[in-house]
Amino acid sequence: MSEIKNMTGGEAMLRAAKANGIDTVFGLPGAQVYPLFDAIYRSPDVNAIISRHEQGAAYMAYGYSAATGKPGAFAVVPGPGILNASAALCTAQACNKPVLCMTGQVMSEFLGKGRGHLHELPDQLATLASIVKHADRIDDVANTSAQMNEAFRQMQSGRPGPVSIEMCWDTMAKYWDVEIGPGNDTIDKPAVNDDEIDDAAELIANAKNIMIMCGGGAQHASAEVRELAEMLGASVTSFRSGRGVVSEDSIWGVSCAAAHQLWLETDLLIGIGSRLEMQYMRWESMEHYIDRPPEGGAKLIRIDIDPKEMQRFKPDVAVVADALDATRALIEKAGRKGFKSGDLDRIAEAKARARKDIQEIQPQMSYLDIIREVLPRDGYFVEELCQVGFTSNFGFDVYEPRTYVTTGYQGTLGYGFPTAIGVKAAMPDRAVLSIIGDGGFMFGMPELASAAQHDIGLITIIFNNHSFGNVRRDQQLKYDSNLIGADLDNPDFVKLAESFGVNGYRVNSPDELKPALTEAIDEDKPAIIEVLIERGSETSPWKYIHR
Ligand SMILES: Cc1ncc(C[n+]2csc(CCOP(=O)(O)OP(=O)(O)O)c2C)c(N)n1
Repeated sequence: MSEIKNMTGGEAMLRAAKANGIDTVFGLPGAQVYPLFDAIYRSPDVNAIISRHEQGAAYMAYGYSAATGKPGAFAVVPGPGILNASAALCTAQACNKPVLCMTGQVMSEFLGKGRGHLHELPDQLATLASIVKHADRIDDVANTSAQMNEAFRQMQSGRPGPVSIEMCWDTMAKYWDVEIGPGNDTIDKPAVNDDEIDDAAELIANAKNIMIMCGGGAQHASAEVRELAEMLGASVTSFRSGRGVVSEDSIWGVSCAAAHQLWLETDLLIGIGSRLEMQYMRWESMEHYIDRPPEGGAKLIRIDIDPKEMQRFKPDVAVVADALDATRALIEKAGRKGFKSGDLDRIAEAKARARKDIQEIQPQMSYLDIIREVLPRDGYFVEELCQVGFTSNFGFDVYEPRTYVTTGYQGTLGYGFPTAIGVKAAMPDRAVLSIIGDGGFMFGMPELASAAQHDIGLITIIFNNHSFGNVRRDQQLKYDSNLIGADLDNPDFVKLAESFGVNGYRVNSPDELKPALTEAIDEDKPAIIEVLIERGSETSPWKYIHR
């Protein structure tokens, strides 16, 4: 039974979030959101993790969501606080992650007046609405349950995504008689359409070499996708967000480097919860095939919960449904097709050949091989926009769903370290690794203080090549070596770590990384491992991403 209570708007917002399962709020307090933070203070069942910059809080919530599949929540001041958090919101939107942003507003009487009230944006709600799935303001606190439940419905229904809820300063501070009811219990998804499954089954029956491409939308359908692959003799691949749906140490799971070797012979591609960026924007050129695959190429079945996807990129057969439901229906309809034993040999050969080929990407592959050896199977690997991160897209085998955390198409440099803090906060019993370049690390470096203060034991490996290495290589190759903004003078990362009370290691080779990483994982404390890399010495990983 819910009860009538006298509470502030901020407390109402928190209670409604709690009714929807929120147990952790990442955030940074300020005047308009004091009542919300006061409610958090008075809620022993809510874990408050305070960041040193709003981008950090939002990335942590993103990491929490990426690691668990559940909504992650953060609270920041409006205006500049929201804009500081906005790159993380774009990333959550790109990667379809349910992230709840709770924020304030100017005093209600000043809304839209343009008087320059503290933290005022011309139209914060419209600004947020343009980057998140659903943005709303609670003006009448009596409606808090309904509006918050709608936000949770939006976050998790159909294509998931981030939402924002704001409340004016005075509304949040005032006491109201308000009833907070139970949380949202509705997650909408389209029902599987039998005709679409029949059409897909027909294409499958006529196909010889089938490839399944998983995106982030398939992360909850791991067992089903694996069963379908086993029945059809299909390889299962992914680029970033779909990594780990089918383990890459099974015969069916193949890296994108191995998948490319199978691609020319593929006559049917089944995309599951994926935009198919790899096949049609990376392998077939970034410049063509905007809305249709090339003529004469593989036939295409797309399974996607978002009907708009089928207009953006048209398949031969569109199955608009949840990945798990549709894959299960396909197993029942098309699973009897079977396959030739030679199909498995073909996949195994491609995997072996790709594994050998990619060893030319050095020193990145040597480091990744050590990391894979030391990191437990269920440990999290948070990639970044750096030479080792790009290489990991094809060179680091992933074994379990959700354990490869990525920024997707946003390519948000610097997201990785604060995101990994959120991953570890959500999954304290698992090993969590952030691998990052020296350039990217400095974006979120202040959050080292948050990791230390909250004793969040993630391990960060900084690959220090004293440059924005990717930019440097591009300028060398495409702009006559006119280096601008490419070379970086860095702090001493080991001393930096120690100054935050965090363990620091410095290593010079993959062999030296192994004992340092093993020790850091055993210790389960925040740690920085700096890997020294000679500037400009890495092999470009791009030939295995753009074909
Ligand atoms: C928000 C954002 N700003 C800029 C970029 C462009 N960018 C991509 S990679 C890169 C350099 C990364 O340098 P570092 O993190 O040191 O990794 P390295 O390439 O040296 O391994 C830059 C500036 C980006 N992707 N995202």
